[in-house]
Amino acid sequence: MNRPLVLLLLALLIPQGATRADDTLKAAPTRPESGKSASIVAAAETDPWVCFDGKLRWSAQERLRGEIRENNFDFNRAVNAVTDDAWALQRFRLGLTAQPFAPLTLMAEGQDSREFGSDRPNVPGALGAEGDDEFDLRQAWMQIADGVTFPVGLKVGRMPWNYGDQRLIGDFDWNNIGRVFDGLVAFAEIGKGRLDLFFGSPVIIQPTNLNPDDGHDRLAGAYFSTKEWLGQTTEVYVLHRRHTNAINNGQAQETWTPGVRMSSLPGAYDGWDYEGEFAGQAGTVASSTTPLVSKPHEAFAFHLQGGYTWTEMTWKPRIGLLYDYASGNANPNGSTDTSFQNLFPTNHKFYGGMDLFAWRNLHDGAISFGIEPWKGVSAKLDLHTFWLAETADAWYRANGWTPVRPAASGREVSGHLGEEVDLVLGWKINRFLTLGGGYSHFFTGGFVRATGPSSDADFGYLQLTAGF
Ligand SMILES: [Ca+2]
Ligand SMILES: [Ca+2]
Ligand SMILES: [Ca+2]
Repeated sequence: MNRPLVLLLLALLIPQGATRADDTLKAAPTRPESGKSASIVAAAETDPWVCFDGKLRWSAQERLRGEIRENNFDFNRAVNAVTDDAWALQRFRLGLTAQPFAPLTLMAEGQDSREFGSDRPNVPGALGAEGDDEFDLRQAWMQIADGVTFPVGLKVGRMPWNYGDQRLIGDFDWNNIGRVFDGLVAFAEIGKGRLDLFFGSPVIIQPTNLNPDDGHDRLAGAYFSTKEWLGQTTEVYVLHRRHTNAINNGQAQETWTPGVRMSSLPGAYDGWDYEGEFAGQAGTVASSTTPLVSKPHEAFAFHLQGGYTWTEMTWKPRIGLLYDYASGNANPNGSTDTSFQNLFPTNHKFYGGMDLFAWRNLHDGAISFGIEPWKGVSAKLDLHTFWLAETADAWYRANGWTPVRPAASGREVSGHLGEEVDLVLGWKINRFLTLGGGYSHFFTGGFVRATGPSSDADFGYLQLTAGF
C-alpha cells in the first residue's frame, strides 16, 4: 500500500530536491536563494494543486522518521527490552480546501499513520508506541469568516487547536498521529488581537475504526492574544476541562486553568528575545478511579526564557536560558492535590527531545545554543537539568500522566532526575522538503539511581517531510 507514497516522495525529490541539495552544499556559505532553481519558480506560478480559480486547493504531506532508542523506558542496559529498538514512523496526509463563495471555507483531510519495524506492538500509546492509525479523518470543518468587513467568525468541526506556544493546547505534531478536537471556535478580531471562545472534545485513536471524540472529556476556553502592546505578543486565557472518566488522556478532573503569556516579537528588541508564561489551576482531580475519589486541586506552573542573537554575525549565533516549573503533589495522602495537570500540550518542543518530561512536578533549567550557518539550515544544542518538584509525586512522561517512575513514597531521596543533551539539526531544502535529525543523551541522576535501574539513555532520529 505504500507504493503511491514512495512514488509521491520520488516525484517531489527528483525534479527539485536532489540536484539542488548538491548545489547548496557546494555553494556554501553563499545563500541558497541565489541558486534558486527555475523549476520551483515555474511551479509556484502554475500551482497544479489549485483549481477552479483558487476555489479548490489540494494539500498533501508525507513524513517519514527513523528512530533509534536505547534505555529510554527501562534505563537498564543489562536488559534488551522491546523498547530498546529502531523503527520507522510513516505518516501521509491528503487534504482538500474549498472556498465556494466569500465567507465560507470547507476543509477535509485524511491521514494514514504507520509504525514499521518495531518489536513493540503498533498500538498507539502502548510501550510508548506511536502505532498505527489506518487512513482516517484528521480534519473536517466549516468556517464562516470573511476577515474584511465583519470581524467575527465561526469554525465548526474536527480541527487541530494550537494556542500560545502549545504548552497547554497543541496539535502534538511530533507524534505520528497528532491530536485534533471535535468542537467549535467563535472568534473576533479586536485591533491587532483576536479573542477565541472554544468548546470541544479530544479525538481518540482507534487504529482500525473511524476515530471518535471522547464525549467524557470536554475542554472549553477563552483565549485572547494581541500584538498591540510593548513589542510583544500578550495573551490571557482561561481554560476549563471536565473529564469524567480516566480511560483516555489522564486523570478524571474538573479543572480551571487561568494564565498569561508574553513573548517578544521578532526583532522588537534588537537581538534580545524573551518569553514568559504563568498558569494557575484549581478544581477537583480524581486521586483514584475505583472507587472514584476526587480531591480539591490547587496547582501552578510557569515558564521563563530569554535569549540573545548576534544577528549581524554570519552564522547568527543565539544563546538562551530557560527555566520551567510545574508543581507536584507534596503529600499524596494530604487533603489537596497539587500536581499540575498539563492538559493537551505539544511537549516534544520543550523538555528535551527524548520526551521523558511533562510540565508537571518538574524543575527544568536549560541553556540553549543555536546557529544558522546558511539560510534554511539550523543547528541547536540544548543542555537541560531536570529535578522533581516533589519526590512524593511521580516522574511523568511527556504525555503528562504516564509515570516514568512512581513516587518514592515515604523515602528521603534526591529529586535529581538527570541531565539531557539534545542536538537538533534542520534543513529546509526547498519549499516542499525539510530534513531534520537529532541526537539526545540522558545522564541519569540520584532519583533514578534510588528507584531502580539507572543506565543512561540514548535517542537519535532522522526525519524527512515533503509537502505542499
Ligand atoms: Ca535496556
Ligand atoms: Ca511493531
Ligand atoms: Ca482510526
